[in-house]
Amino acid sequence: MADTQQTVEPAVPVLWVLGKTGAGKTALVRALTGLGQPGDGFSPTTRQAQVHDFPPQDPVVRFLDTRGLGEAGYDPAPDLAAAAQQAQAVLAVMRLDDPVQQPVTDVLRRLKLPVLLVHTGGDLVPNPHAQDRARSHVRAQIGRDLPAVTLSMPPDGLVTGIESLLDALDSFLPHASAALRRADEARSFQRLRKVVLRYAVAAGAADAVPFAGLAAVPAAQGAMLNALAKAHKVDLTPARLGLLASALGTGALVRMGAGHLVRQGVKLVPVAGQTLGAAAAAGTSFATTYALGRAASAWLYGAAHGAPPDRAALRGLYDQALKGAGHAAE
Ligand SMILES: Nc1nc2c(ncn2[C@@H]2O[C@H](COP(=O)(O)OP(=O)(O)OP(=O)(O)O)[C@@H](O)[C@H]2O)c(=O)[nH]1
Ligand SMILES: [Mg+2]
Repeated sequence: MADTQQTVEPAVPVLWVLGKTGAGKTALVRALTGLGQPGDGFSPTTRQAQVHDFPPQDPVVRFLDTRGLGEAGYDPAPDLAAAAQQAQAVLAVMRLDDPVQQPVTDVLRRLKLPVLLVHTGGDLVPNPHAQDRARSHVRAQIGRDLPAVTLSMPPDGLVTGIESLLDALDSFLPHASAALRRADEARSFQRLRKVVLRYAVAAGAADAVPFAGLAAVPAAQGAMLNALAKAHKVDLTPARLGLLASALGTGALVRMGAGHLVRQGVKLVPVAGQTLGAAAAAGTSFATTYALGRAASAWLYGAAHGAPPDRAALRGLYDQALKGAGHAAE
């Protein structure tokens, strides 16, 4: 093991989560994967290294959540040596409101692995200058510049900064970061599911009224797309709409030009039964609208992060949502 630096990403790369006790190591693993149980912040929680494979059934990345540094009476040397042997990269977790980071920076100075600094507690130190000072203090202690991201992970609030963490991870472990992105997208859809269901119900109701569906279904779907785009903070320009349409399916998807769509306030998108092949068989406008919402949400998430999913991935999501639409309203 002369050179621990990997140039090729192994099938299941190991990401070592290193930091002081209470830094937010387990909270970070949880934010990324839903796995692991963070502590209450009052006492050391992860008492021995824990391995979290993600996704659990068919892992593409393994998190090694190690015991916190800086605890009195704990000699971390053997654990550190073991972790360094296994890991392909390190997430070094440091709380912005904890100025004593030497136990971590001492380890980082010696490590030969790629490191991403993860500054947590962005919400606890909201002042940007104070954040800068804390980050440069750490940089000076390590003695070299390392890529860094800042997260806020309030126990009961909104976690922010995960996107930039995944962006940074792209350069170390592209497959792992892609899998984590899919997980993040699925969580983002959980929040938008209610919105999609509302439009799907409206479109489904239109089926019951003879002929009304002809106009009402595309209107509901267009309005849904607008709502989803807004939620993802994506501007549905004509160019984007064209991209979304072509990613979502065949030429049958959008029969009119994007310019017309925009003039109509993005009214028409796929007419039920003409969307992708399987839609006709599945039948109802409820199901196709729900599936469209699921796939469009994934595309918009990708567009917002600069990397929309490809057609095959979207089609997979669409088909899955179509099959699951029967249960979606439950
Ligand atoms: N407000 C806020 N709290 C955070 C943040 N990150 C972590 N916490 C809280 O800090 C406490 C400790 O987090 P853990 O993830 O258990 O810390 P750990 O690094 O795993 O600690 P050990 O397992 O003891 O080594 C928890 O209550 C977290 O909710 C953050 O960015 N903001
Ligand atoms: Mg922990």
